[in-house]
Amino acid sequence: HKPTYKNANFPTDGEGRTYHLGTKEGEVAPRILSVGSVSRALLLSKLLDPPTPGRPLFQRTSSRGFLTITGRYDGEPVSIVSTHMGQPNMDFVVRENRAIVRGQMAIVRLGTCGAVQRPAKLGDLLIAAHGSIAIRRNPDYWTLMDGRESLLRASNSPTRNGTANGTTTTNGNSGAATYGGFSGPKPYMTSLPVPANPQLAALLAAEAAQVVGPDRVVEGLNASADSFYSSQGRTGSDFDDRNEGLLADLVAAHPDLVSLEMETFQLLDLARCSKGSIKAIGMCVALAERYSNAFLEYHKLEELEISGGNAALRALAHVSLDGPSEAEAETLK
Ligand code: DUR
Repeated sequence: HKPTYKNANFPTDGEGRTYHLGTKEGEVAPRILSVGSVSRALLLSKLLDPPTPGRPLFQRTSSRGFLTITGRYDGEPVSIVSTHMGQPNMDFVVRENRAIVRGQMAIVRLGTCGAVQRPAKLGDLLIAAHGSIAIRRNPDYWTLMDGRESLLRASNSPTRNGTANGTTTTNGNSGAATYGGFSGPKPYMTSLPVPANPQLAALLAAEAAQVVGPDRVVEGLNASADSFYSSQGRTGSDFDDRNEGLLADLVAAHPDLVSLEMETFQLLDLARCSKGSIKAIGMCVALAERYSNAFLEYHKLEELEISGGNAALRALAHVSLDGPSEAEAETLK
């Protein structure tokens, strides 16, 4: 049967289940491991304390395909949530879990990413200890460029030079692009960095180094893009993406940039805006080496997911959190 939802502002069904994740109060722990796929959630659920007949694992898949598994790790209640990919999905996971969990929360993302520059290398665990920036494709660049191109054609302007064939000159990271003598927005916008929770970052880095060795863990800045392709600097001939210089520009502007993926910025940005109620950090397995074009062999990924999963679960189980306030506990009665 189909549930009915009340309140378009924040829809929940008659049982108090959220709209996309489909969980309700009591089903999700304040300590959440966010992973990118259902298969990774199932794999890492094997790391939880063994369920007993009296205390089975909680497991629920929503109509939108979000899987939530709740159990314990080192005796501490934790939930593993499959978040899928991209910033809007991370937005569902953070906001809908915040709505049904009481007290302070800790959220660790364990995902995959591209390694942008050395020392980050294939198979390393990259921790967003320096926070994350966002990279967004700016459609206004193309809208305004079309206008300028027809202007240029019409006037056959003598100022037209080598840049008018479509290449752009980019000045820094927040500046405008000059195009055929005109200036306008750049094709990609990058945000300022948003910090990670320092306590959780330090705990996770120590746990990760313990599991895989310090030479396989790199702490630095992450960038979350709104595409796997254009805004991550992947090039091709099907689309006019103007991203050939994107990776080089990013590295020049952010010497500590290590990882490029699609979710961590949303997690850290929401944690920053959570009025102190969410501690968050992101860690990812370097699946692609963007500077050499190497891609991790898939059979090696599972072992790294388990190593990263153990480190993330240990950090989650051991980070200090404020419990529900008396006022919150009161509303639970
Ligand atoms: N991912 C990237 N870029 C990479 C490697 C992995 O975005 O180069 C992550 C983020 C996203 C998914 O969830 O994997 C896309 O395949």
